[in-house]
Amino acid sequence: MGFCNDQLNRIEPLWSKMLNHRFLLETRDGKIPDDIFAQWMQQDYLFVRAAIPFIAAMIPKAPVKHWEAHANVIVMLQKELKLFEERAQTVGVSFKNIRPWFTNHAYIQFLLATVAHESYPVAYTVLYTAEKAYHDSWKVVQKGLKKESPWHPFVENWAGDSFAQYVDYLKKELNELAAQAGNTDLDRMEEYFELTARYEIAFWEMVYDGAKWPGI
Ligand code: MP5
Repeated sequence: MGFCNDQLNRIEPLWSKMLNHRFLLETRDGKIPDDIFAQWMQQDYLFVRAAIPFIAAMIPKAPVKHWEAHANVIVMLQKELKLFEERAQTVGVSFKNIRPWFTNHAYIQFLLATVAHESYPVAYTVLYTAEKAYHDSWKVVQKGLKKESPWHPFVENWAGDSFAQYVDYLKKELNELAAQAGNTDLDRMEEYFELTARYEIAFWEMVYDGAKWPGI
């Protein structure tokens, strides 16, 4: 079965909670309020921007055979940022003076702390889980969102074939890392797999949450 399938089975209730989040269902059904979608765009733009130093920091820890893939991901993320900018301009959403909200800030710090302080297989677990989460999530949206929707380019980005191939590649490599990992690393990988899924749910939830930063 491999590590990835084992983990996806183990945390299935969480994964299914994520895939049934109202953000995805409302976007799929064309019912998402524009201001809610705009909030997701602004926050995810900041998240993707932070993913670039996360990937870059993986390179010194990575085996040489992973360097090219990580370098390609950085290029992919730059293109993604341009997609966000282009969509935002088309629909009149501003990225000026935006800051990460509490949950986004925590998720970004989690990425950066993981790559700084944990082993490569643990950081790779977070990378795979976050990418797989977005692929599966946008596959849900793909099931109903009309091609003419201004949000459809996001579906094409994360639910499309080239992203699917990338996620498959990550899965194969993560299964290999897990097969070679010791028990301490494996325990940590399981913990971080689940934590990442929890952050993904929290991220969708944050988009609806009026409390952008608790107590402020
Ligand atoms: C991704 C994302 C996918 N854009 N946002 C969140 C909250 N989780 C995962 O990552 P990428 O780097 O855009 O492929």
